[in-house]
Amino acid sequence: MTLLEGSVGVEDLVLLEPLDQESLLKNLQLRFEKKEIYTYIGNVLVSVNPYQQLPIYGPEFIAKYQDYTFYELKPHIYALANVAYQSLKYRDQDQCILITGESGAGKTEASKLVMSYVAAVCGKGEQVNSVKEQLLQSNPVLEAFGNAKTIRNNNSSRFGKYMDIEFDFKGSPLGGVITNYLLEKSRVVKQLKGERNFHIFYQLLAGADAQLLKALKLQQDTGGYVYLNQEVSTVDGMDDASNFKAVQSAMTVIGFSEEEIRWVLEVTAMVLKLGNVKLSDQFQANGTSASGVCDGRGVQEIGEMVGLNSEELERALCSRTMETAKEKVVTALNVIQAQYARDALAKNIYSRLFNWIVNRINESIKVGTGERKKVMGVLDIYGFEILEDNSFEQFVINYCNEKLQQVFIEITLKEEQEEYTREGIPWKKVDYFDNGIICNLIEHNQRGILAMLDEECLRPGEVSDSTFLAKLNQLFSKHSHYESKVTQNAQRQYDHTMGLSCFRICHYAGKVTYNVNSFIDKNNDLLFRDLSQAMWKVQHPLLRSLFPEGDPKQASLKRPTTAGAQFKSSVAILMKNLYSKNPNYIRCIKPNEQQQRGQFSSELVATQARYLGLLENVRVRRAGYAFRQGYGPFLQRYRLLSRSTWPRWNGGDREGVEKVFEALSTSSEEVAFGKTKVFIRSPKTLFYLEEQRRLRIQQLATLIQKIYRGWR
Ligand code: AOV
Ligand code: MG
Repeated sequence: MTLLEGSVGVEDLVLLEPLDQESLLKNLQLRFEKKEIYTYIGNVLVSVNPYQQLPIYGPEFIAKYQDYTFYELKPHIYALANVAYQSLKYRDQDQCILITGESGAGKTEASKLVMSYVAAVCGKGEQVNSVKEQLLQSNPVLEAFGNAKTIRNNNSSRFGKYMDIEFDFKGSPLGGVITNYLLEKSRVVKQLKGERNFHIFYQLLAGADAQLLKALKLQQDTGGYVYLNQEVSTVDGMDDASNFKAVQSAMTVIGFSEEEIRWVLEVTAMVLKLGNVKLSDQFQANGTSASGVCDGRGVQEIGEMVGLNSEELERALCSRTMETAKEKVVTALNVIQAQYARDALAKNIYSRLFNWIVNRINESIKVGTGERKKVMGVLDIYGFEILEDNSFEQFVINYCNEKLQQVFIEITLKEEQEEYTREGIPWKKVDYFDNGIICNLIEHNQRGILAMLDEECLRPGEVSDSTFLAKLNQLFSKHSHYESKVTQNAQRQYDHTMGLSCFRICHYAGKVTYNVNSFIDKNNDLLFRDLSQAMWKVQHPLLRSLFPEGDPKQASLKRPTTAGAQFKSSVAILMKNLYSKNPNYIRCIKPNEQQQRGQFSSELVATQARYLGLLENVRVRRAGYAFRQGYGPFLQRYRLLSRSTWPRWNGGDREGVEKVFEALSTSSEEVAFGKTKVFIRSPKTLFYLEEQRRLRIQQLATLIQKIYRGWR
């Protein structure tokens, strides 16, 4: 098949001719221009972000895709969701939907489309509908608190999310569990050029009525808040005020009480007020200088709202208590330190509030134990990111993406090939890049970058970001995916663009230069004890519950786990979970950097197609077989197609299957007989089988009717 101009290209890249990077790109572009944003690679869905609302969603389309099998209609995300749901329901297979792609490629939108499809087709009834509503309404709430405008995406997820939707044996939803991964909390106090803080702050100011603003002692203008006035305050096409209403009503639907909603908004308001607490040097009686709060009103307001003596709050912000076995020493902080403490408190309050919200949602949607459940997991994480200045957050985000690519390689490229070998099917090996080496560089238990970072964080003595970097440079100077200024040598080009405080990782998706500045700090994620103790003393029930370690009785000297170690272990749990389910892949592609409709930058798409391994995916798929099934179940389904096996068959399963194919005179290219399974090369043959089966059943039914009438 050639790609004629004016055609829409092939719907499945497996059919591409010739099979190379150029025609793959051309095909995607051709389809994109015809607003065909979905294309298959076998059962993998490739989705190119259209940046416009296409008339291909909604009840009508859902109904259509529900009634047809995978390849009968145009490629669509509904078709993929349908296959996943049907396999869950009828084959009793737990499913997961893995959505990958870089920032702005369309992952979050895809996850919502999958959820709305599944919600539309699964079960009916009042009880079921209320569960569905709760599950769907978790999205606007989590997006308000966890998404923000970045330069890459106006609605960028700043946290990772994995949601298990649980079903009963009939396929009706029972509830779910949401797991969230490390929120990018540095955004609370500082935003990069052209970016915003989390949506909820703007929504609250724009959407709250006068009464609520008054109760929270907030002013409507974002310009008055240090945490909101650093960069832009509005987003094209985004209505913060009406989104606020949506968030409030979503919270109600989920089951937040009025009181809980008020608490959440109070804590949100408190974060804004904290940002406005001005600290300055004040001279002490003893002649030294120390920080003091210069605008007392802000602190007072916070104190009143959350029920804390304002002097106590001030003290916690401006001094630090060191406890030794024998005594307590209180030292005053200088301005820089006090500002740091204030910002650390704001970030901590916000990220803990976010965790609390996730837990609260889970409380509402959780399913009682004891029931046997089928599960569909939907994974929507923050996409791969390369910024001008990359820090710990990008490091963590990109590590997570690296791991997901690994799942894809393991399951789609590696396992597929291993199965052919296992089954003794003749097979030509396809080469691909295995990013295991990069995962290892980051996560190796003793020698990985995260382990080195932890080691530096725990080591007594003078540690700093630069001692951490020095350690990396020493350890990885020869690593093929690690670079830094000092490890540059004769073989590699000296790179003047890289700063001395940087290291670079050659990720599967591109090279990223990380600045080690504040890695130690962000990994330690420590909050001065004075602050957590002050928070624990507040009257505010929600705020207080966020700081259990502030309870002097709880205060142990045990170090909390570092942010990196926590992330690594939650990613490991996630991986285990994903491997235990049947994967369904959505590979999202971003067509241009401008977030513009109709623009297809070949270069940008080429890069993504390359690192996503689309071509290798097609090759493996093409060299292989689209469908496989054990001999037993296969024979059960199709034995009525051969006179040898129908109505009676006494031979073995494999011989029976061979008889079926003999009867259909299928080309020998199309079928391979493995040790335990039969393999079918193209979906067309499978359709043919299904069609023949349908006709045969019709025939039999007519026959039976005739006989029946004859009897009467
Ligand atoms: P992401 O989740 O992959 O980025 P989103 O799903 O937020 O990306 O998509 C970014 C924007 O692209 C959305 O806000 C929509 O405007 C548009 N978009 C995406 N998919 C579609 C679609 N199918 N139809 C119409 N518009 C779409 V990030 O969370 O930044 O990694 O971290
Ligand atoms: Mg997203």
